[in-house]
Amino acid sequence: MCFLLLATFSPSLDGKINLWIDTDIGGDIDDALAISFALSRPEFNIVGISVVDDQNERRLMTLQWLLKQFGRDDIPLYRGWGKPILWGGGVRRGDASLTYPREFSGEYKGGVYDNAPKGILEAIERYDGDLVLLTVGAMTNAAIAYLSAPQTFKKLKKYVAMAGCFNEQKVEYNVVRDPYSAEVILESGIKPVLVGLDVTQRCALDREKQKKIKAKHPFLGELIDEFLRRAGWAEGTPILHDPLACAIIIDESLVKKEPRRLAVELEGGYTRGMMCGAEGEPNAEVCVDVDVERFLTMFVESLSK
Ligand SMILES: [Ca+2]
Repeated sequence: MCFLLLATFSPSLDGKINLWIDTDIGGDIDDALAISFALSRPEFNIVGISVVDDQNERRLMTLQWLLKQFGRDDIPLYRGWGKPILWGGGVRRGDASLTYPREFSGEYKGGVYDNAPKGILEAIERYDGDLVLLTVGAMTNAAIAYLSAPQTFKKLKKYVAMAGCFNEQKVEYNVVRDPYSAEVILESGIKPVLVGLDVTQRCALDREKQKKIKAKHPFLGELIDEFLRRAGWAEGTPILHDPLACAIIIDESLVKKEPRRLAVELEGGYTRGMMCGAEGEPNAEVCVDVDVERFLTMFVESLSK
């Protein structure tokens, strides 16, 4: 892969965090909430957003719609890989259902590009490694980026993923959706920070907090209501899996982390896609505790003030 034309170095804007978000927006509402949260935070310079998993085009349209609502249709978007890097093993086949699809037509100023892994690698070069990658879906685009240019990928300042479950024997969606990619990332040496179900499931957006966000952003309120209705949780509370992963990029003290050596189970009949403890040097940092109240306050204030 050649990056000669893109080698111009772009320094951080006013000390901001250069952020790339890779998302499977459209299923669970937490992707839309994580992106909304990121857009609302002055700490971030969002340099690109890519989609992953099947139904790329519908996810892209939903993303375009959301960014347009925030007046941020300047952010470049990328199509990603719609399938796991390898079928078989623990891969869950079939289309994931979208619960809040949006149509989008018309001009999108930031442009929509092909090849998310290439886009991620170009951004790493452009920012000379001063880039944080956040994946809140299957790790397919990240794994392909790593496999395409390992040395470039390893220049990333940080890689944070919503993925896994570590203190219970549970298979987590983003890993089981493409376990081979998760294994590639664990073996890459990049040492991702993994924000798993152990901490994210404790972060629920109750009705009172939803109301505050809806008052400021009615379109987001409609999205939340539609998701809850279609998911059959009319009185339910969205769980802020992906927003927590985004928030710790700003404030790591929201969580307690531990270094662990992990491997992805690729064979087991009941455990395929599970991240398991393994022998050897740590290859990831795992979040084991979270200050729920402080995170929820940060999240709600960011989207309601
Ligand atoms: Ca997600």
